[in-house]
Amino acid sequence: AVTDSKSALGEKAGKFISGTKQMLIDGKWVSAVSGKTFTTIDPATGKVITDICEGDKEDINQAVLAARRAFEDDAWRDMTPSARERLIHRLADLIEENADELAELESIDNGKNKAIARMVDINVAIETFRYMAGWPSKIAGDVLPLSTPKTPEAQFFGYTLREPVGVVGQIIPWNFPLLMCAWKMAPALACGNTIVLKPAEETPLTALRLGELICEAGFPDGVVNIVPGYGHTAGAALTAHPEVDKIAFTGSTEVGKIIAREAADSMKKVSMELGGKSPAIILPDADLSVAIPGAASAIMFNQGQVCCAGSRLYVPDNLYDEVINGVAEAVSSMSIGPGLDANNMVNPLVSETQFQRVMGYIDIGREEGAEVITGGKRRGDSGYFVEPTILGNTTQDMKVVQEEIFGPVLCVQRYSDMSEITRLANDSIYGLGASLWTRDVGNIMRFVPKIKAGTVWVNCHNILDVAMPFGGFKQSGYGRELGKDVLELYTQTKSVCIMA
Ligand code: TXE
Repeated sequence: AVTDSKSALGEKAGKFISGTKQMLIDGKWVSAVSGKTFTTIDPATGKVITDICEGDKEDINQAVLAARRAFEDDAWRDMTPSARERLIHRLADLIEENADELAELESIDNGKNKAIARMVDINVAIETFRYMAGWPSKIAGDVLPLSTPKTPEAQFFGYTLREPVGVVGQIIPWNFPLLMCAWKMAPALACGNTIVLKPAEETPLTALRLGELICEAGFPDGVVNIVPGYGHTAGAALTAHPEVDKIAFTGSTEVGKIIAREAADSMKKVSMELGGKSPAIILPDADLSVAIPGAASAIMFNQGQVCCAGSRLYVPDNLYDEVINGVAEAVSSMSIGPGLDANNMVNPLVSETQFQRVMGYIDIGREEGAEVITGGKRRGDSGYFVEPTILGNTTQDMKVVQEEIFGPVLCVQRYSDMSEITRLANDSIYGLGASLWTRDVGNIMRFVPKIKAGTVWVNCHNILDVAMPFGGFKQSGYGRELGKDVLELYTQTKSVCIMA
Protein backbone atom coordinates (compact mmCIF):
# COMPACT_ATOMS: atom_id res chain seq x y z
CA ALA A 1 0.00 0.00 0.00
CA VAL A 2 1.16 3.49 -0.79
CA THR A 3 1.23 5.86 2.14
CA ASP A 4 2.73 8.96 0.60
CA SER A 5 2.50 9.75 -3.11
CA LYS A 6 4.09 13.16 -2.62
CA SER A 7 7.53 11.58 -2.39
CA ALA A 8 7.01 10.19 -5.91
CA LEU A 9 6.65 13.69 -7.37
CA GLY A 10 9.45 15.47 -9.19
CA GLU A 11 11.00 18.60 -7.73
CA LYS A 12 8.81 21.11 -9.56
CA ALA A 13 5.49 19.41 -8.83
CA GLY A 14 6.59 18.87 -5.22
CA LYS A 15 7.31 22.55 -4.87
CA PHE A 16 4.00 23.54 -6.46
CA ILE A 17 1.98 21.66 -3.86
CA SER A 18 4.08 22.84 -0.93
CA GLY A 19 1.85 25.76 0.15
CA THR A 20 -1.77 26.92 0.12
CA LYS A 21 -2.83 27.61 -3.47
CA GLN A 22 -4.45 30.95 -4.23
CA MET A 23 -6.88 31.93 -6.98
CA LEU A 24 -6.19 34.01 -10.07
CA ILE A 25 -8.24 37.20 -10.28
CA ASP A 26 -7.35 40.16 -12.49
CA GLY A 27 -3.82 38.90 -13.08
CA LYS A 28 -3.05 38.55 -9.37
CA TRP A 29 -2.88 35.59 -7.02
CA VAL A 30 -5.24 36.22 -4.13
CA SER A 31 -6.80 34.43 -1.17
CA ALA A 32 -10.56 34.03 -0.77
CA VAL A 33 -12.41 37.05 0.62
CA SER A 34 -13.77 34.77 3.34
CA GLY A 35 -10.28 33.50 4.15
CA LYS A 36 -11.61 29.94 3.76
CA THR A 37 -9.70 27.04 2.26
CA PHE A 38 -10.54 23.47 1.31
CA THR A 39 -8.30 20.46 0.76
CA THR A 40 -7.57 18.48 -2.34
CA ILE A 41 -7.12 14.76 -1.75
CA ASP A 42 -4.79 12.17 -3.27
CA PRO A 43 -7.14 9.39 -4.43
CA ALA A 44 -4.40 6.76 -4.18
CA THR A 45 -4.11 7.27 -0.40
CA GLY A 46 -7.08 9.37 0.70
CA LYS A 47 -4.61 11.86 2.19
CA VAL A 48 -4.52 15.62 1.79
CA ILE A 49 -2.26 16.93 -0.99
CA THR A 50 -2.57 20.59 -0.11
CA ASP A 51 -4.96 23.43 0.80
CA ILE A 52 -6.75 25.50 -1.81
CA CYS A 53 -8.32 28.93 -1.31
CA GLU A 54 -12.06 28.46 -1.51
CA GLY A 55 -13.83 30.85 -3.85
CA ASP A 56 -17.42 31.86 -3.16
CA LYS A 57 -19.89 34.49 -4.30
CA GLU A 58 -17.74 37.56 -3.62
CA ASP A 59 -14.61 36.06 -5.21
CA ILE A 60 -16.67 35.12 -8.27
CA ASN A 61 -18.05 38.65 -8.35
CA GLN A 62 -14.57 40.15 -8.36
CA ALA A 63 -13.41 37.72 -11.02
CA VAL A 64 -16.41 38.48 -13.23
CA LEU A 65 -15.91 42.23 -12.87
CA ALA A 66 -12.24 41.81 -13.76
CA ALA A 67 -13.22 39.77 -16.82
CA ARG A 68 -15.73 42.47 -17.79
CA ARG A 69 -13.10 45.22 -17.51
CA ALA A 70 -10.64 43.14 -19.52
CA PHE A 71 -13.27 42.50 -22.17
CA GLU A 72 -13.96 46.21 -22.61
CA ASP A 73 -10.28 47.17 -22.44
CA ASP A 74 -8.42 47.99 -25.65
CA ALA A 75 -5.46 45.81 -24.69
CA TRP A 76 -7.61 42.74 -25.42
CA ARG A 77 -10.41 44.14 -27.54
CA ASP A 78 -8.12 45.75 -30.09
CA MET A 79 -5.40 43.12 -30.03
CA THR A 80 -4.87 42.06 -33.64
CA PRO A 81 -5.93 38.52 -34.51
CA SER A 82 -2.34 37.60 -35.27
CA ALA A 83 -1.17 38.89 -31.88
CA ARG A 84 -3.88 36.81 -30.21
CA GLU A 85 -2.71 33.79 -32.16
CA ARG A 86 0.87 34.29 -31.01
CA LEU A 87 -0.26 34.60 -27.40
CA ILE A 88 -2.21 31.33 -27.51
CA HIS A 89 0.73 29.62 -29.23
CA ARG A 90 3.03 30.96 -26.51
CA LEU A 91 0.76 29.39 -23.90
CA ALA A 92 0.83 26.06 -25.76
CA ASP A 93 4.65 26.23 -25.79
CA LEU A 94 4.73 26.88 -22.04
CA ILE A 95 2.44 23.94 -21.36
CA GLU A 96 4.77 21.79 -23.42
CA GLU A 97 7.84 23.05 -21.54
CA ASN A 98 6.16 22.12 -18.25
CA ALA A 99 4.42 18.99 -19.46
CA ASP A 100 6.05 16.50 -17.08
CA GLU A 101 5.22 18.59 -14.04
CA LEU A 102 1.63 19.03 -15.21
CA ALA A 103 1.31 15.27 -15.79
CA GLU A 104 2.50 14.58 -12.25
CA LEU A 105 0.12 17.12 -10.76
CA GLU A 106 -2.73 15.62 -12.77
CA SER A 107 -1.77 12.16 -11.60
CA ILE A 108 -1.64 12.95 -7.88
CA ASP A 109 -4.82 15.06 -7.97
CA ASN A 110 -7.04 12.86 -10.16
CA GLY A 111 -5.39 9.49 -9.56
CA LYS A 112 -4.68 8.69 -13.21
CA ASN A 113 -1.53 7.12 -14.66
CA LYS A 114 1.10 9.82 -15.11
CA ALA A 115 2.42 8.50 -18.42
CA ILE A 116 -1.10 8.45 -19.83
CA ALA A 117 -1.72 11.93 -18.42
CA ARG A 118 1.40 13.11 -20.25
CA MET A 119 0.47 11.35 -23.49
CA VAL A 120 -3.25 12.13 -23.52
CA ASP A 121 -4.34 14.89 -21.14
CA ILE A 122 -1.35 17.18 -21.49
CA ASN A 123 -0.56 16.48 -25.14
CA VAL A 124 -4.12 16.94 -26.28
CA ALA A 125 -4.39 20.13 -24.21
CA ILE A 126 -1.34 21.45 -26.11
CA GLU A 127 -2.90 20.35 -29.41
CA THR A 128 -6.15 22.07 -28.50
CA PHE A 129 -4.46 25.41 -27.81
CA ARG A 130 -2.44 25.10 -31.03
CA TYR A 131 -5.44 24.18 -33.15
CA MET A 132 -7.57 27.01 -31.71
CA ALA A 133 -4.64 29.45 -32.05
CA GLY A 134 -5.11 29.12 -35.80
CA TRP A 135 -8.62 30.58 -35.81
CA PRO A 136 -8.41 34.26 -34.79
CA SER A 137 -7.14 35.36 -38.21
CA LYS A 138 -9.73 33.22 -40.00
CA ILE A 139 -12.97 34.03 -38.21
CA ALA A 140 -14.83 36.24 -40.66
CA GLY A 141 -18.33 37.40 -41.42
CA ASP A 142 -20.05 37.49 -44.82
CA VAL A 143 -20.95 40.06 -47.40
CA LEU A 144 -24.69 39.62 -47.96
CA PRO A 145 -26.58 39.66 -51.26
CA LEU A 146 -29.45 41.92 -50.10
CA SER A 147 -32.80 41.95 -51.89
CA THR A 148 -33.90 45.29 -50.48
CA PRO A 149 -34.73 47.32 -53.61
CA LYS A 150 -32.32 50.04 -54.66
CA THR A 151 -33.58 53.48 -55.59
CA PRO A 152 -31.61 56.36 -57.10
CA GLU A 153 -31.47 57.86 -53.58
CA ALA A 154 -30.76 54.78 -51.56
CA GLN A 155 -28.89 51.57 -51.90
CA PHE A 156 -28.14 49.14 -49.16
CA PHE A 157 -25.03 47.21 -48.28
CA GLY A 158 -25.18 44.37 -45.79
CA TYR A 159 -22.51 42.35 -44.07
CA THR A 160 -21.98 40.40 -40.87
CA LEU A 161 -19.38 40.61 -38.13
CA ARG A 162 -18.49 37.69 -35.89
CA GLU A 163 -17.97 39.18 -32.47
CA PRO A 164 -17.00 37.53 -29.17
CA VAL A 165 -19.86 36.75 -26.79
CA GLY A 166 -18.24 38.61 -23.87
CA VAL A 167 -17.55 37.31 -20.37
CA VAL A 168 -17.71 33.54 -20.36
CA GLY A 169 -18.21 31.43 -17.22
CA GLN A 170 -16.74 27.96 -17.57
CA ILE A 171 -17.47 25.15 -15.11
CA ILE A 172 -15.56 21.94 -15.58
CA PRO A 173 -15.35 18.43 -14.09
CA TRP A 174 -12.54 16.40 -12.56
CA ASN A 175 -12.08 13.55 -15.03
CA PHE A 176 -9.69 15.41 -17.42
CA PRO A 177 -8.90 18.53 -15.39
CA LEU A 178 -6.30 20.25 -17.58
CA LEU A 179 -7.75 19.01 -20.86
CA MET A 180 -11.17 20.39 -19.94
CA CYS A 181 -9.50 23.76 -19.22
CA ALA A 182 -8.03 23.62 -22.72
CA TRP A 183 -11.31 22.60 -24.41
CA LYS A 184 -13.03 25.50 -22.72
CA MET A 185 -10.39 28.25 -22.69
CA ALA A 186 -8.72 27.80 -26.08
CA PRO A 187 -11.76 28.51 -28.29
CA ALA A 188 -13.05 31.23 -25.94
CA LEU A 189 -9.71 33.05 -26.17
CA ALA A 190 -9.39 32.46 -29.90
CA CYS A 191 -12.75 34.20 -30.37
CA GLY A 192 -11.74 37.14 -28.15
CA ASN A 193 -13.82 36.46 -25.03
CA THR A 194 -12.68 36.81 -21.42
CA ILE A 195 -13.03 34.00 -18.92
CA VAL A 196 -13.90 33.06 -15.36
CA LEU A 197 -13.20 29.36 -14.97
CA LYS A 198 -14.18 27.24 -11.99
CA PRO A 199 -12.31 23.95 -11.84
CA ALA A 200 -13.86 20.95 -10.11
CA GLU A 201 -13.31 20.98 -6.35
CA GLU A 202 -11.72 17.51 -6.55
CA THR A 203 -8.98 18.56 -8.99
CA PRO A 204 -7.94 22.21 -8.92
CA LEU A 205 -4.16 21.77 -9.21
CA THR A 206 -3.45 21.78 -12.94
CA ALA A 207 -5.92 24.61 -13.59
CA LEU A 208 -3.99 26.72 -11.08
CA ARG A 209 -0.63 25.78 -12.60
CA LEU A 210 -2.09 26.67 -16.00
CA GLY A 211 -3.04 30.04 -14.51
CA GLU A 212 0.62 30.69 -13.75
CA LEU A 213 1.53 29.82 -17.33
CA ILE A 214 -1.22 32.14 -18.63
CA CYS A 215 0.35 35.00 -16.64
CA GLU A 216 3.79 34.04 -17.92
CA ALA A 217 2.57 33.98 -21.52
CA GLY A 218 1.52 37.61 -21.16
CA PHE A 219 -2.28 37.62 -21.45
CA PRO A 220 -3.62 40.99 -20.26
CA ASP A 221 -4.81 41.02 -16.62
CA GLY A 222 -8.37 39.79 -16.18
CA VAL A 223 -8.62 37.98 -19.53
CA VAL A 224 -8.45 34.66 -17.69
CA ASN A 225 -9.56 34.32 -14.05
CA ILE A 226 -9.50 31.01 -12.21
CA VAL A 227 -11.56 30.56 -9.06
CA PRO A 228 -11.59 27.14 -7.37
CA GLY A 229 -14.55 26.35 -5.13
CA TYR A 230 -17.63 24.21 -4.74
CA GLY A 231 -20.45 23.89 -7.24
CA HIS A 232 -23.35 25.01 -5.08
CA THR A 233 -21.44 28.14 -3.99
CA ALA A 234 -18.87 29.36 -6.51
CA GLY A 235 -20.43 27.51 -9.46
CA ALA A 236 -23.92 28.73 -8.68
CA ALA A 237 -22.67 32.31 -8.22
CA LEU A 238 -20.99 32.21 -11.63
CA THR A 239 -24.16 30.89 -13.27
CA ALA A 240 -26.29 33.58 -11.67
CA HIS A 241 -23.99 36.58 -12.17
CA PRO A 242 -25.67 39.18 -14.41
CA GLU A 243 -22.37 40.24 -15.99
CA VAL A 244 -21.70 36.75 -17.36
CA ASP A 245 -22.82 36.45 -20.99
CA LYS A 246 -22.37 32.75 -21.47
CA ILE A 247 -21.93 29.59 -19.42
CA ALA A 248 -20.05 26.59 -20.76
CA PHE A 249 -20.51 23.50 -18.62
CA THR A 250 -19.20 19.96 -18.61
CA GLY A 251 -20.49 17.68 -15.87
CA SER A 252 -23.50 15.67 -14.82
CA THR A 253 -26.85 15.94 -16.60
CA GLU A 254 -28.43 16.63 -13.21
CA VAL A 255 -26.32 19.75 -12.57
CA GLY A 256 -26.55 20.73 -16.26
CA LYS A 257 -30.31 21.05 -15.87
CA ILE A 258 -29.94 23.24 -12.77
CA ILE A 259 -27.48 25.50 -14.58
CA ALA A 260 -29.62 25.73 -17.72
CA ARG A 261 -32.64 26.79 -15.65
CA GLU A 262 -30.67 29.35 -13.68
CA ALA A 263 -28.96 30.77 -16.78
CA ALA A 264 -32.32 31.16 -18.49
CA ASP A 265 -33.26 33.84 -15.96
CA SER A 266 -30.81 36.26 -17.51
CA MET A 267 -30.95 34.60 -20.96
CA LYS A 268 -27.28 33.66 -20.88
CA LYS A 269 -26.07 31.58 -23.77
CA VAL A 270 -25.37 28.07 -22.58
CA SER A 271 -23.47 25.07 -23.88
CA MET A 272 -23.69 21.72 -22.15
CA GLU A 273 -21.54 18.62 -22.38
CA LEU A 274 -23.20 16.14 -20.05
CA GLY A 275 -23.36 12.49 -19.13
CA GLY A 276 -23.50 9.45 -21.35
CA LYS A 277 -24.17 5.73 -21.50
CA SER A 278 -22.53 4.99 -24.79
CA PRO A 279 -23.10 1.65 -26.52
CA ALA A 280 -20.35 -0.39 -28.15
CA ILE A 281 -21.98 -2.72 -30.65
CA ILE A 282 -20.17 -5.74 -31.97
CA LEU A 283 -21.69 -6.85 -35.28
CA PRO A 284 -21.62 -10.50 -36.35
CA ASP A 285 -18.88 -9.87 -38.92
CA ALA A 286 -16.56 -7.95 -36.52
CA ASP A 287 -12.84 -8.68 -36.35
CA LEU A 288 -12.75 -9.88 -32.74
CA SER A 289 -9.00 -9.44 -32.48
CA VAL A 290 -9.73 -5.71 -32.72
CA ALA A 291 -13.17 -5.60 -31.08
CA ILE A 292 -12.29 -7.43 -27.86
CA PRO A 293 -9.36 -5.25 -26.76
CA GLY A 294 -11.24 -2.26 -28.18
CA ALA A 295 -14.30 -2.94 -26.03
CA ALA A 296 -12.07 -3.42 -22.97
CA SER A 297 -10.31 -0.09 -23.36
CA ALA A 298 -13.55 1.69 -24.38
CA ILE A 299 -14.74 1.21 -20.79
CA MET A 300 -11.53 1.00 -18.77
CA PHE A 301 -9.71 4.08 -20.08
CA ASN A 302 -9.46 6.61 -17.22
CA GLN A 303 -11.13 4.06 -14.90
CA GLY A 304 -14.36 4.49 -16.85
CA GLN A 305 -14.54 8.13 -15.79
CA VAL A 306 -15.14 9.26 -19.34
CA CYS A 307 -18.39 10.84 -20.47
CA CYS A 308 -18.40 8.83 -23.71
CA ALA A 309 -17.05 5.56 -22.18
CA GLY A 310 -18.33 2.45 -23.95
CA SER A 311 -20.32 1.29 -20.94
CA ARG A 312 -22.92 -0.89 -22.69
CA LEU A 313 -21.55 -3.71 -24.80
CA TYR A 314 -23.88 -5.53 -27.22
CA VAL A 315 -22.77 -8.87 -28.59
CA PRO A 316 -24.42 -11.35 -30.98
CA ASP A 317 -25.59 -14.51 -29.20
CA ASN A 318 -23.19 -16.82 -30.97
CA LEU A 319 -20.14 -14.68 -30.11
CA TYR A 320 -21.18 -13.88 -26.54
CA ASP A 321 -18.97 -16.37 -24.68
CA GLU A 322 -15.88 -15.65 -26.73
CA VAL A 323 -16.28 -11.88 -26.39
CA ILE A 324 -17.16 -11.72 -22.70
CA ASN A 325 -14.37 -14.09 -21.74
CA GLY A 326 -11.93 -12.18 -23.94
CA VAL A 327 -12.88 -8.83 -22.46
CA ALA A 328 -12.78 -10.24 -18.91
CA GLU A 329 -9.31 -11.63 -19.53
CA ALA A 330 -8.07 -8.34 -20.98
CA VAL A 331 -9.30 -6.26 -18.05
CA SER A 332 -8.37 -8.62 -15.25
CA SER A 333 -4.75 -8.75 -16.40
CA MET A 334 -4.31 -4.99 -15.93
CA SER A 335 -2.19 -4.03 -12.93
CA ILE A 336 -3.97 -1.97 -10.30
CA GLY A 337 -2.20 0.74 -8.32
CA PRO A 338 -1.35 4.43 -7.93
CA GLY A 339 -1.01 6.46 -11.11
CA LEU A 340 2.36 7.92 -10.15
CA ASP A 341 3.78 4.47 -10.90
CA ALA A 342 3.31 4.42 -14.68
CA ASN A 343 3.18 0.59 -14.73
CA ASN A 344 -0.24 0.63 -13.13
CA MET A 345 -2.92 0.67 -15.80
CA VAL A 346 -5.87 0.72 -13.40
CA ASN A 347 -5.77 3.63 -11.00
CA PRO A 348 -8.01 4.88 -8.19
CA LEU A 349 -11.32 6.65 -8.79
CA VAL A 350 -11.16 10.36 -8.17
CA SER A 351 -12.85 10.54 -4.77
CA GLU A 352 -14.48 8.72 -1.90
CA THR A 353 -17.86 9.86 -3.25
CA GLN A 354 -17.23 8.40 -6.71
CA PHE A 355 -15.87 5.24 -5.11
CA GLN A 356 -19.04 4.79 -3.02
CA ARG A 357 -21.21 5.56 -5.99
CA VAL A 358 -19.54 3.01 -8.25
CA MET A 359 -19.49 0.28 -5.56
CA GLY A 360 -23.16 1.04 -4.98
CA TYR A 361 -23.93 0.45 -8.67
CA ILE A 362 -22.06 -2.85 -8.63
CA ASP A 363 -24.29 -3.98 -5.73
CA ILE A 364 -27.38 -2.81 -7.58
CA GLY A 365 -26.25 -4.80 -10.63
CA ARG A 366 -25.92 -7.94 -8.51
CA GLU A 367 -29.38 -7.40 -7.01
CA GLU A 368 -30.86 -6.86 -10.45
CA GLY A 369 -29.53 -10.26 -11.50
CA ALA A 370 -26.46 -9.33 -13.52
CA GLU A 371 -23.68 -11.88 -13.42
CA VAL A 372 -20.33 -10.60 -12.13
CA ILE A 373 -17.90 -12.14 -14.62
CA THR A 374 -14.81 -10.51 -13.16
CA GLY A 375 -14.01 -7.81 -10.59
CA GLY A 376 -16.76 -6.36 -8.47
CA LYS A 377 -14.64 -5.60 -5.42
CA ARG A 378 -12.58 -2.90 -3.85
CA ARG A 379 -8.82 -3.35 -4.15
CA GLY A 380 -6.72 -2.68 -1.05
CA ASP A 381 -7.90 -0.91 2.07
CA SER A 382 -6.72 2.61 1.37
CA GLY A 383 -7.36 4.79 -1.66
CA TYR A 384 -10.32 4.48 -4.00
CA PHE A 385 -9.39 1.46 -6.10
CA VAL A 386 -12.13 -0.56 -7.79
CA GLU A 387 -11.37 -3.72 -9.75
CA PRO A 388 -12.28 -3.61 -13.44
CA THR A 389 -15.74 -5.13 -13.41
CA ILE A 390 -17.69 -6.94 -16.11
CA LEU A 391 -21.40 -7.53 -15.59
CA GLY A 392 -22.82 -10.22 -17.88
CA ASN A 393 -26.36 -11.07 -19.00
CA THR A 394 -27.60 -7.57 -18.39
CA THR A 395 -30.94 -6.36 -19.76
CA GLN A 396 -32.28 -2.98 -20.84
CA ASP A 397 -34.56 -2.57 -17.82
CA MET A 398 -31.65 -2.69 -15.34
CA LYS A 399 -30.52 0.48 -13.62
CA VAL A 400 -26.91 -0.40 -14.34
CA VAL A 401 -27.74 -0.36 -18.06
CA GLN A 402 -29.75 2.86 -17.99
CA GLU A 403 -27.79 5.04 -15.56
CA GLU A 404 -24.32 6.50 -15.92
CA ILE A 405 -21.98 4.69 -13.50
CA PHE A 406 -18.82 6.61 -14.42
CA GLY A 407 -16.50 3.88 -13.24
CA PRO A 408 -14.74 0.74 -14.51
CA VAL A 409 -17.96 -1.23 -14.91
CA LEU A 410 -19.08 -2.73 -18.22
CA CYS A 411 -22.59 -4.06 -18.84
CA VAL A 412 -22.64 -6.80 -21.47
CA GLN A 413 -25.80 -7.86 -23.23
CA ARG A 414 -26.69 -10.40 -25.92
CA TYR A 415 -28.74 -9.78 -29.01
CA SER A 416 -30.02 -12.36 -31.44
CA ASP A 417 -30.78 -10.38 -34.55
CA MET A 418 -29.31 -7.29 -36.24
CA SER A 419 -32.79 -5.80 -36.43
CA GLU A 420 -32.59 -5.19 -32.67
CA ILE A 421 -29.46 -3.06 -32.81
CA THR A 422 -30.93 0.38 -33.44
CA ARG A 423 -33.50 0.01 -30.68
CA LEU A 424 -30.95 -1.25 -28.15
CA ALA A 425 -28.40 1.44 -28.97
CA ASN A 426 -30.95 4.25 -28.74
CA ASP A 427 -32.78 3.00 -25.65
CA SER A 428 -31.19 5.60 -23.35
CA ILE A 429 -31.83 9.15 -22.23
CA TYR A 430 -28.26 9.87 -23.34
CA GLY A 431 -26.73 10.25 -26.79
CA LEU A 432 -23.08 11.17 -26.53
CA GLY A 433 -21.11 8.43 -28.30
CA ALA A 434 -21.47 4.98 -29.82
CA SER A 435 -19.17 2.53 -31.52
CA LEU A 436 -19.79 -0.07 -34.19
CA TRP A 437 -17.39 -2.94 -34.64
CA THR A 438 -17.71 -4.32 -38.17
CA ARG A 439 -15.79 -4.97 -41.40
CA ASP A 440 -18.86 -4.56 -43.57
CA VAL A 441 -19.23 -1.15 -45.19
CA GLY A 442 -22.93 -1.85 -45.72
CA ASN A 443 -23.40 -2.15 -41.94
CA ILE A 444 -21.61 1.13 -41.43
CA MET A 445 -23.81 2.90 -43.98
CA ARG A 446 -26.98 1.34 -42.52
CA PHE A 447 -26.40 1.96 -38.82
CA VAL A 448 -24.48 5.25 -38.57
CA PRO A 449 -27.47 7.41 -39.58
CA LYS A 450 -29.81 5.55 -37.22
CA ILE A 451 -27.76 5.92 -34.06
CA LYS A 452 -28.69 8.91 -31.94
CA ALA A 453 -25.30 10.06 -30.73
CA GLY A 454 -23.04 13.05 -31.22
CA THR A 455 -20.13 10.83 -32.24
CA VAL A 456 -20.18 7.39 -33.86
CA TRP A 457 -16.91 5.52 -34.01
CA VAL A 458 -16.28 2.53 -36.24
CA ASN A 459 -13.74 -0.05 -35.05
CA CYS A 460 -12.51 2.35 -32.39
CA HIS A 461 -13.93 4.21 -29.38
CA ASN A 462 -13.03 7.33 -27.37
CA ILE A 463 -10.98 8.79 -30.22
CA LEU A 464 -11.33 12.54 -29.77
CA ASP A 465 -9.59 14.79 -32.24
CA VAL A 466 -9.39 18.58 -31.95
CA ALA A 467 -10.71 18.87 -35.50
CA MET A 468 -13.75 16.71 -34.73
CA PRO A 469 -16.79 18.43 -33.16
CA PHE A 470 -17.83 16.77 -29.90
CA GLY A 471 -21.11 16.95 -28.03
CA GLY A 472 -24.38 15.29 -27.23
CA PHE A 473 -27.75 14.34 -28.62
CA LYS A 474 -30.69 14.06 -26.20
CA GLN A 475 -29.83 14.56 -22.51
CA SER A 476 -26.10 14.45 -23.20
CA GLY A 477 -26.31 18.16 -23.89
CA TYR A 478 -26.18 20.74 -26.63
CA GLY A 479 -23.54 22.71 -28.49
CA ARG A 480 -20.44 21.23 -30.08
CA GLU A 481 -16.95 21.69 -28.72
CA LEU A 482 -13.75 21.39 -30.79
CA GLY A 483 -13.45 21.63 -34.54
CA LYS A 484 -14.87 24.54 -36.47
CA ASP A 485 -18.26 24.12 -34.82
CA VAL A 486 -17.03 25.44 -31.46
CA LEU A 487 -16.70 28.93 -32.95
CA GLU A 488 -20.51 29.06 -32.90
CA LEU A 489 -20.40 28.79 -29.10
CA TYR A 490 -17.98 31.65 -28.57
CA THR A 491 -19.00 34.19 -31.21
CA GLN A 492 -22.20 36.02 -31.99
CA THR A 493 -23.21 37.44 -35.33
CA LYS A 494 -23.85 41.13 -35.80
CA SER A 495 -25.64 42.14 -39.01
CA VAL A 496 -24.72 45.54 -40.39
CA CYS A 497 -26.84 47.36 -42.95
CA ILE A 498 -25.55 50.57 -44.53
CA MET A 499 -27.69 52.86 -46.64
CA ALA A 500 -25.74 55.05 -48.98
O1 TXE B 1 -20.55 16.11 -11.15
P1 TXE B 1 -21.09 17.59 -11.09
P2 TXE B 1 -19.94 15.22 -9.95
C1 TXE B 1 -21.30 12.59 -14.00
C2 TXE B 1 -20.88 11.20 -13.59
C3 TXE B 1 -20.57 11.35 -12.14
C4 TXE B 1 -21.63 12.33 -11.73
C5 TXE B 1 -21.35 13.12 -10.48
O2 TXE B 1 -21.96 10.33 -13.76
O3 TXE B 1 -20.70 10.16 -11.46
O4 TXE B 1 -21.72 13.21 -12.81
O5 TXE B 1 -20.10 13.77 -10.54
C6 TXE B 1 -19.92 21.96 -10.59
N1 TXE B 1 -23.94 25.13 -10.05
N2 TXE B 1 -20.22 13.34 -14.58
O6 TXE B 1 -20.79 15.35 -8.74
O7 TXE B 1 -21.67 17.86 -9.76
C7 TXE B 1 -18.91 21.18 -9.78
O8 TXE B 1 -18.35 21.99 -8.78
C8 TXE B 1 -22.83 25.29 -10.76
C9 TXE B 1 -20.12 13.32 -16.01
O9 TXE B 1 -18.53 15.53 -9.81
O10 TXE B 1 -21.90 17.79 -12.30
C10 TXE B 1 -17.94 20.76 -10.86
O11 TXE B 1 -17.06 21.83 -11.17
N3 TXE B 1 -21.85 24.36 -10.81
C11 TXE B 1 -19.16 14.27 -16.53
C12 TXE B 1 -18.85 20.50 -12.07
O12 TXE B 1 -20.06 21.19 -11.77
C13 TXE B 1 -22.02 23.22 -10.12
C14 TXE B 1 -18.01 14.67 -15.74
C15 TXE B 1 -19.18 19.02 -12.31
O13 TXE B 1 -19.73 18.46 -11.16
C16 TXE B 1 -23.19 22.99 -9.34
C17 TXE B 1 -18.27 14.68 -14.32
C18 TXE B 1 -24.18 24.01 -9.33
N4 TXE B 1 -25.31 23.88 -8.65
C19 TXE B 1 -19.32 14.00 -13.79
N5 TXE B 1 -23.08 21.78 -8.77
C20 TXE B 1 -18.92 14.34 -17.98
N6 TXE B 1 -19.90 14.68 -18.78
O14 TXE B 1 -17.80 14.18 -18.43
C21 TXE B 1 -21.90 21.25 -9.15
N7 TXE B 1 -21.24 22.12 -9.97
